[in-house]
Amino acid sequence: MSVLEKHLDEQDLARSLRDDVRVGLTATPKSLPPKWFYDARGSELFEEITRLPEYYPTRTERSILREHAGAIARITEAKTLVELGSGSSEKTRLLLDAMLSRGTLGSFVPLDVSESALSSAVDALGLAYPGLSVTGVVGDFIRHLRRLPDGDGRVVAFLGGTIGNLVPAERSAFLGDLRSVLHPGEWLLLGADLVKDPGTLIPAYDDAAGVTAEFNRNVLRVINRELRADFDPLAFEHVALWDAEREWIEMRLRSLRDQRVHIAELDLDVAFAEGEELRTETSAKFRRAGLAEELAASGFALRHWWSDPQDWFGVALAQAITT
Ligand code: SAH
Ligand code: AVI
Repeated sequence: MSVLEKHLDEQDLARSLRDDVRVGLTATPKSLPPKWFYDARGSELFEEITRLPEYYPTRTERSILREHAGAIARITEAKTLVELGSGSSEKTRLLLDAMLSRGTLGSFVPLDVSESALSSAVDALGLAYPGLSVTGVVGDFIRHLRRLPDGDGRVVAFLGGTIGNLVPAERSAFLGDLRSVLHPGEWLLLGADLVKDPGTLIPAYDDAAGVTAEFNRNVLRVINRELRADFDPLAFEHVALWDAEREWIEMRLRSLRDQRVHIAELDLDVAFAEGEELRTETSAKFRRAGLAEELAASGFALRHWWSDPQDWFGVALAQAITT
């Protein structure tokens, strides 16, 4: 059985997009939150990114899950698997298979802000797992954690390295909120991309085929459509840079000329100087010790850690503890 619950309607989404765009484009330097990449086209582009030769995180995390899904099922004895920022939930099938064959799992609750990605995933999972209750939640993992089903024996998966798309202050608030909705003993399964050679990192965010550049520019197309703006996406160049001090990749859009953009829904004109950059995403890369500390500071104990032979990607299994 599969159903879709909506905690974000069109009006709610439009209001928060308007607020984010007004705040982000009138700030210095200009920035936008990465969640606005993911309309139907953005979600498709992300799936295309996951298949690029340069983009190692998805296939590396998949290999780790393939090897350790049995142990994850055995250790957690999950009754309910919740997945935040679930997208296609494609790798999650490894967990569902292992948890179902262990005989403990009754329901799967994927949550995503992208209704199109979520509804295709929920339909496909309903067909593939007829005995499993699948409830898709259209929502924001920053604002809607309290709306997740209560219960015991829950495992919350946050895969793909999406935790890295939150800046440190957002990350600690998110982990604290997540901890407060879990009961002691429940689990967080967290995928985290690890610090590595910039020669590997940068091409993963600046691929030869230009798919990541299109994904990056997609946020301008979303604003054009939703807020009646007149961005010319091709007047912005895709930039991916490695910030060695903060250990994150930053994606930006660099204006190729002096230009003014009109955003009709906001009655706002925004000037870009030639060379001016708009920050669209940070993608933090982690070290095991640092992540264990961040988890501990929010009331999670790191119980298990799995990585690939090159140490490119880590999967942490952490348990909510009494603080
Ligand atoms: N977990 C999948 C998808 C990662 S892409 C994987 O590992 O491949 C990031 C996903 O998070 C997208 O599907 C996007 O729509 C979703 N997302 C981004 N910000 C979000 C937010 N604030 N709340 C809910 N979902 C969000
Ligand atoms: C979803 N998230 C973990 C991706 C990342 O690697 O930070 C989004 C992405 N941005 C560019 N390519 C992929």
